[in-house]
Amino acid sequence: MNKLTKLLDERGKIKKVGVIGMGYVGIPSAVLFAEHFDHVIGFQRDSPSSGHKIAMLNNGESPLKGEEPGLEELIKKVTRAGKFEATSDFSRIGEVDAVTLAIQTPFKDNVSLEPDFGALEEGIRQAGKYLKKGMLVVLESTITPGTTKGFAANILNEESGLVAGEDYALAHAPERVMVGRLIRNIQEHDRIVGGINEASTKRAVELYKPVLTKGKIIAMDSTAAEVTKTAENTFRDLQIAAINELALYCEAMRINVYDVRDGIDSLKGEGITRAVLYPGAGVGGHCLTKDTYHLERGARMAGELDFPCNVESLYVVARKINDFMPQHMYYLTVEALSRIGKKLRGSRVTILGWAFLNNSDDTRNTPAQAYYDMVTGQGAKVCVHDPYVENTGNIKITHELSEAVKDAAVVVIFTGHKQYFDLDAQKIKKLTCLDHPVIIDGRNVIDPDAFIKEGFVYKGIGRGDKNHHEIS
Ligand code: SAJ
Repeated sequence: MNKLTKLLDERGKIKKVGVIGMGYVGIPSAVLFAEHFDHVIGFQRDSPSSGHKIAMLNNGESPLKGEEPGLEELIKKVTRAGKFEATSDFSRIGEVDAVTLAIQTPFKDNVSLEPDFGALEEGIRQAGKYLKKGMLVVLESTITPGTTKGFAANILNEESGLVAGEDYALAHAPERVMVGRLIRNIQEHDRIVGGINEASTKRAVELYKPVLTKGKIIAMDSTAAEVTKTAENTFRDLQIAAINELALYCEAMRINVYDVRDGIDSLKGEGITRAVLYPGAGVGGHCLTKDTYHLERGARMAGELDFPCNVESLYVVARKINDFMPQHMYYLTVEALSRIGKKLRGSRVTILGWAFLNNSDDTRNTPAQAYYDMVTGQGAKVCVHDPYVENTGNIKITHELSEAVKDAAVVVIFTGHKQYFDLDAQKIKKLTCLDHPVIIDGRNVIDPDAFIKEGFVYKGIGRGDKNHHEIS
């Protein structure tokens, strides 16, 4: 029997669990662990921006924004039962049998594409400082493949004087949560669990199995788990880029991409798959915009990559196509304005939708920002409307649609919020006080003919069949 297995057997079953990082991943996973294990401690830095979460959680309240079905009740239940507590005293990590780290790994900037592991490193150091023999450490954050076995193990060993995989178990179990269904996702999605060795994987499975309802455990090596998480988002980004590129082709060939999409999608049958997604004004969010670069770094850092020379990564090209879409929206705007003898300078542009996702208030990495910067850079006066989003950064956001489109030369739809499917062409035209206002549909939400009939200059992503219409 190897050393780690012996130490784990001596420690016995997992009874106490620690979760570092009381965010939208750490909180639901902590309270779900509290339902199945004797006691859970949620660790949170007492920082100006997040320290308040500790008191809220200990009062049985959720510090997370937005609707999260079942979360607040569960926090109340386990707190009242004395099975969950939050603290900023990291020395108590020494009390638990297993500790997970759910800490964000943003990119420093969108140029260098270097991830900022600062917060994660601090969490790993804290875990290492109080690490004891026979404990389990699990990284849940999305990380560059190779991080668990390399960067994380090295820091934990350095801080604890112990050896990963021999004195303590170490694994990666990537989160697959989505805002609005945090509890359900953790219980129902299959859970990838990857240890740095067999004994670590086995121990990590013991931690996650009780929490799953519909989901199954999928056990593998820690690096395979890191690649799975980053690749599942890379593949979605790739699928979106494929249909975005097809949309650009269809515009050039003056056909309707949605006819082609329906055609392709009609190919069904045994073993036939065509994941044809939807073209749009761009790809935003926290996952698809960064996970490709984690995967790329991991593969390139491995050092043994055999890849065709002078050929760029397919995945990075996909990122560039998706990031081109806001620029294409800009080109459509300039072209449409030129048809009515106008330029962006001095024109009023109304952006409908700032959130990156339909019917949500999540604005992280919204593609509308790139468009906003381009048109304001050309001297346009921009008004932003979004029913779900409050003012964010230096962007003032109105919830009044009529006010937003008043005197607009251009109305551009960036998010497929349900309110925009009912835009009334006559009403909007009147509010613009122009004979031929411009409307650019980035999410295929309006009927082109209804607006063209009213005198609009219409442009739509992928709508090569309509983008050169006669102005009525
Ligand atoms: N988008 C398109 N066309 C599409 C689908 C999406 O342009 O056909 C755009 C959206 O407008 C948005 C961006 O892509 O700007 C991302 O959309 P998303 O639906 O992928 O939403 P995310 O970024 O929240 O992705 C999450 C991920 N979940 C986790 O990381 C746990 C992703 O793995 C899921 O596949 C995705 O939700 C999902 O399917 O809902």
